[in-house]
This record gives sequence, structure tokens and C-alpha cells, in this order.
Amino acid sequence: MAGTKTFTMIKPDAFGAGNSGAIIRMIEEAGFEIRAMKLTRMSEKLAGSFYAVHKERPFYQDLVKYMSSGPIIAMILEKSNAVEDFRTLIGATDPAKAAEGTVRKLFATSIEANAIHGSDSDENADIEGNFFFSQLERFN
Ligand code: IDP
Ligand code: MG
Repeated sequence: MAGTKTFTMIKPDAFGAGNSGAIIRMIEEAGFEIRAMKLTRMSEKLAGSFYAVHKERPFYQDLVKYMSSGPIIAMILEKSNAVEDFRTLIGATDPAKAAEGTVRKLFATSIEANAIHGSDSDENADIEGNFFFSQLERFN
């Protein structure tokens, strides 16, 4: 059975452009409930470990620099079929390929600066939520 939690970050480009409010509204209107939320900024070291699965990819160094370039908003979200439904809401990695009305179609500026992160599996949703939030912050 599909899980009910996913993890997201509003990335530095979207936060910096003042799009956080509009994106959070879209998330809530799509039926996701916010279970944990924080404004923070990753060091290069933390961004490097968050994206360690991509360390052999050519864009890894740029991605680490970009993700540590400014504040992000991290959230744990709850909904039935959370991971898949959230990936649908945010759209394809490359905004040029993202469907109309998706967060990335509306707010991403490039394949790298693509406005938002969404976990790709229930297992990673757990790992990523635990990376950002302590047990006390995951109270519900
Ligand atoms: P996803 O965020 O849609 O799951 P991933 O393949 O997991 O996409 O890549 C993680 C992040 O790395 C992307 O969201 C994007 O910011 C960046 N990225 C992915 N592919 C490229 C690329 O080809 N060039 C530059 N950055 C990329
Ligand atoms: Mg991914």
C-alpha cells in the first residue's frame, strides 16, 4: 500500500523570488496537510550529503552549490498516495517538459533551479524527513 507521507523543499530560486506563499497554497489546495515545516539553509556539506545519490552525475557540484545558495523551506506533507500525487503536482524535473499547471511549469526557471523537491519513494520520504526534522518536530 502506498504511504501517506512525503517530503518537500521549496528550493532557493523559488524562495528567493517570493514564490513560497503561492507554492504552499497550491500544495494545500491539492489536499496535502503540512505536518512539519522549517525555514533553513543548507551548508554545502549538508547539501552534498542530501544529494549523495547523485554524486556521480555531472551536475552534482553545481546542484550542491545551488541548493546551499540561499534559504529553503522544508516540509513533511501528509495525504493518501502522497509520494506519487506530489510528484504529479510538481511536474517533471525539466520545466520545459513539465505539464501545464504544475509547480515546476509555473515557477521553475531551469532544470537545475526547478523550484521544488519531492521525494521519489516512501523509503526516501522517511529518510529525507528524518534528515531535516528531529523526533520532536515530527510530533504528528
Ligand atoms: P527530481 O528532483 O525531479 O527527483 P533528480 O533526477 O532526483 O530530479 O535530480 C535532483 C535535482 O538535481 C533536480 O531536481 C534538479 O535540481 C537537479 N538536476 C537534475 N538533472 C539535472 C541536469 O541535467 N542538470 C542540472 N541539474 C539537474
Ligand atoms: Mg529526485
